Amino acid sequence: MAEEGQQGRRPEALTRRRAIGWIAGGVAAVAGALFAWRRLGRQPEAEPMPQEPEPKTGSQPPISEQQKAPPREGPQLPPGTDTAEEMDRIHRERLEAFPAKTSGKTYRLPFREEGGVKVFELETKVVQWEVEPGVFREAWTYNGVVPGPEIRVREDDRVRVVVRNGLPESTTIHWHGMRVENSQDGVSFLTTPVIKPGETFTYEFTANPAGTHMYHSHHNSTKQVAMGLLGPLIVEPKDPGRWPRYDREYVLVLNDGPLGFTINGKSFPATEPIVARRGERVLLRWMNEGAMVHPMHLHGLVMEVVARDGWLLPAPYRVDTVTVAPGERWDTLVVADNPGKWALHCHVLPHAEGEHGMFGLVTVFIVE
Ligand SMILES: [Cu+2]
Repeated sequence: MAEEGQQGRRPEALTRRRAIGWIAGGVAAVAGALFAWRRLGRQPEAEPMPQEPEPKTGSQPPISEQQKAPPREGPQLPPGTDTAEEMDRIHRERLEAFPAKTSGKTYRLPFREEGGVKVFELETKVVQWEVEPGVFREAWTYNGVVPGPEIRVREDDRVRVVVRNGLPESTTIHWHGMRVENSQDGVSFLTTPVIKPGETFTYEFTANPAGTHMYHSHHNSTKQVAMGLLGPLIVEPKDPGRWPRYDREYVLVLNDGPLGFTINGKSFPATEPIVARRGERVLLRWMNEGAMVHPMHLHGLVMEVVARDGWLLPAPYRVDTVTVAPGERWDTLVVADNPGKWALHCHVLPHAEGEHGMFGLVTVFIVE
């Protein structure tokens, strides 16, 4: 992770309405198609369309017949681009852009020590966040980045988090997976006062249990978490000997909402590749902050599921698809034993690929 975040910029020409209807869960396929269609429909500059339709061959039904055909799933190509050549070109260009550069990247949050307590600072703020090149959406963030900066501590550390609210509405933070004192649990009005706009609140807890956890808003959460008020909270074990050994690790926060289908706040081709040298052991820390289930499928390699919600499994097991439901965390260990570029993507296909190629919950696991 980079050491500092950047606030997203928003060119005037790219200002666009937020996608609507995203809360209509249960219709994932339609939502996915809508997202991709609306997004792609608004950036013709990124994907130039042909000037003239190709002459139709005799085997193709006339336009009037095509229009009677039932609509297909996924993002649709505009009329006149339905040649195999054209479709292949669009797919290839999208793939070749990976990993595409965008402004704004999350980072690990620095802390200071005060009398044996690790003190972190977070500020909620609204920014324009670049989800993929040229596509900016309004995000509600911790410190200007999506996901919020990673908080990483050690088991049994005393942790203090000072939160300033720069949003136009109240908020709270819930420490998802932590066994905190009840008053620090961050559920608005059940346990903890809300932090009103412009106000500051300080949470304090002892980091326990170890494992892959999260933090997020627990006030107007359908909107606030979907807009970006979420982040990873990693508690390293006091006794690492009990935990699987690994050479590299990646945190993968999944989300689906007004920012689209994202891994760590970015949509393919702007997602970050996972890179390993042959033989290395790579820990993937999966987290789902969205409202949909995402079965994440890895080609060519095997994932060993070693922990769920931070708890080590008594009997780890092997999969090529790990299903991450909202709120869940799964730790999977991959031995990079097969060189190549392996697709790693959600297998709810409308979250990953349409007629314009791959988008959303897709990255590539590169074994060098
Ligand atoms: Cu999915």
